[in-house]
Amino acid sequence: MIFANGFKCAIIGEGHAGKSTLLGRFMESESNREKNSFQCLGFGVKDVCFGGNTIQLFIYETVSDVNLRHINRLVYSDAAALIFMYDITRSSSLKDLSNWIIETTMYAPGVIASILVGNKADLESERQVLYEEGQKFANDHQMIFLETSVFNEKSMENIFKFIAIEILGKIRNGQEYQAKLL
Ligand SMILES: Nc1nc2c(ncn2[C@@H]2O[C@H](COP(=O)(O)OP(=O)(O)O)[C@@H](O)[C@H]2O)c(=O)[nH]1
Ligand SMILES: [Mg+2]
Repeated sequence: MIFANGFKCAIIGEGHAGKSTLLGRFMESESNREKNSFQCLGFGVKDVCFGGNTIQLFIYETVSDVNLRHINRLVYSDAAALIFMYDITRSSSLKDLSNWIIETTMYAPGVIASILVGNKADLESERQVLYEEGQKFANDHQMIFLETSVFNEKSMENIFKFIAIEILGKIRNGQEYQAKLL
């Protein structure tokens, strides 16, 4: 089944967490070549296919600078999915997400899937945030949790697969969503 209307998805997190790298790598990943896709700076569209279903994701990177908060509100005010990304080698990047959660709870009322991503898992020797700390943060905020390295194609693609599965599950249970694209 193809869900052609598209779901808006925002990547949120401190500067240098890996947001641009995630977006760029996902758009260029192997599985993308045969799929409909489009990419420009900070934005990409890609079909995600799983179990005979296809859903289209419109993926936006948010701006890390808090002074540009109004731009981010344009991006996530009608988002269906939020990817909260931190860097496992910087504890400040997980703490920083608490502010984003407050902000998006107020300004993104239509969210149906949220995922917490602990990125740079390949830098184990520099780790500052334990896996268990990430897991607890995700549980406390009712999010899916994954640790990834965006340089590892499979773990990177899992982020979008989990989001697609979560969105589809909610839609099948009667959740409504309509993206207003910028
Ligand atoms: N080792 C490692 N470096 C990463 C990873 N993801 C991103 N980076 C690096 O972290 C830096 C910041 O990434 P960027 O995508 O620009 O972060 P943004 O500010 O959140 O968009 C860049 O030098 C990336 O190459 C990762 O999973 N592992
Ligand atoms: Mg960036």
